[in-house]
Amino acid sequence: MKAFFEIAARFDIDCNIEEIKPLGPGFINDTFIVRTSGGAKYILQRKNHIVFPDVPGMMNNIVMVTEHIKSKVASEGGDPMREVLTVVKRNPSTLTEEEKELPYCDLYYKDAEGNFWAMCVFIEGSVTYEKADTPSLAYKGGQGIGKFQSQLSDFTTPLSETIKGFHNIRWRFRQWEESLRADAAGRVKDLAEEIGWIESRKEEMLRFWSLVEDGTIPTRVTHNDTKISNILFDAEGDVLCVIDLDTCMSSTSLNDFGDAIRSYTNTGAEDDRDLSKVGMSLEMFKAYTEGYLSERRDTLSESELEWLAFSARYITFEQVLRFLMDYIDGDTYYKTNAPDHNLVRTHAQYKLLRSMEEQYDKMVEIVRNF
Ligand code: GN1
Ligand code: MG
Repeated sequence: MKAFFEIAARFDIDCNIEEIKPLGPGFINDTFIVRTSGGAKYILQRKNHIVFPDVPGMMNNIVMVTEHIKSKVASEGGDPMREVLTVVKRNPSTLTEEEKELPYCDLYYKDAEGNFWAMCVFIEGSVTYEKADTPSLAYKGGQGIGKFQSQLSDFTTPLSETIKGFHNIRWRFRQWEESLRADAAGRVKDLAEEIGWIESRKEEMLRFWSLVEDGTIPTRVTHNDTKISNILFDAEGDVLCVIDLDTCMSSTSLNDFGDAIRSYTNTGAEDDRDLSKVGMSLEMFKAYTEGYLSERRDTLSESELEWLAFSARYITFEQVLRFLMDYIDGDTYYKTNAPDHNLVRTHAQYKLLRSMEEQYDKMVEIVRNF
């Protein structure tokens, strides 16, 4: 605990820290909530520097993006302290001469073990969900991501690529082939069926991605990790702001839509062992899509609208691939709670993908009818 207090005190906050507690179920970073005697609360995160090899560059992305949104919110009469994340910088007096030489040194702290820490302001009265319980919440979630994309539509400063090829399925297939070849955990021999799920969809997924590569589908500044737990809602169920901005970078807006559909529409859990619970709710799909398009319809291109429904299949497929690949690699990427956790996730996400494939015509129709 003492170590956490010392780390938190490197940042520019009231140093009478009363309590630091773990928060949330993130799969990549470790998150803590810090409470100070004055009542202010902060989020302290140990950023996973294996997953994010350039934490300083990533923090600079986050600062640039949030400052851009802040100016938008302020000019529209909103509250820039609640409607967008606020990064807490280092307390200048704690920066050593050595640290001062490093890029973006005021945005993070690197401890003696080589761990990277960053901080932001905790937004009081915010609520998060693991599941969309009502279509109205899905509609508002869609509006929230639509608004987030709109706020960034005129952001033109290049962002650093925090994870190489994050939603690039061509790159993912390269990693996939490498994983199969290495077979690091000796698990490949038992996975013929699951590997078949991936291989049989390879061509259609690459065909979609080639439209991004040739510019038919445009590239924009997007969030790339839009599952429902990465959105803060207020007590009325309206979106306050989007969090977990680590993967904010240049990509297609379709990835944000697809990943949200993967999460909001699932009638089961992402890692449900009971596959009978898993499937895509068309009602939730309709609600999210309508919320999203209410913000974005006039700015999306023809090609984006045409591929919107498919993006849900694309991202869900990618997630099946990533969970299975991590299982094959011996669980090196995602945090797991059981030896077969990544395999359970693979099966549950595959069930969801099948459900989307079965209802695809109806999904396309909903987008078209909007
Ligand atoms: C991870 O960081 P978190 O827990 O919000 C992952 C996403 C996956 C998601 C699956 C950087 O999200 O890509 O879709 O788990 N983030 C990273 O739930 O890999
Ligand atoms: Mg994340």
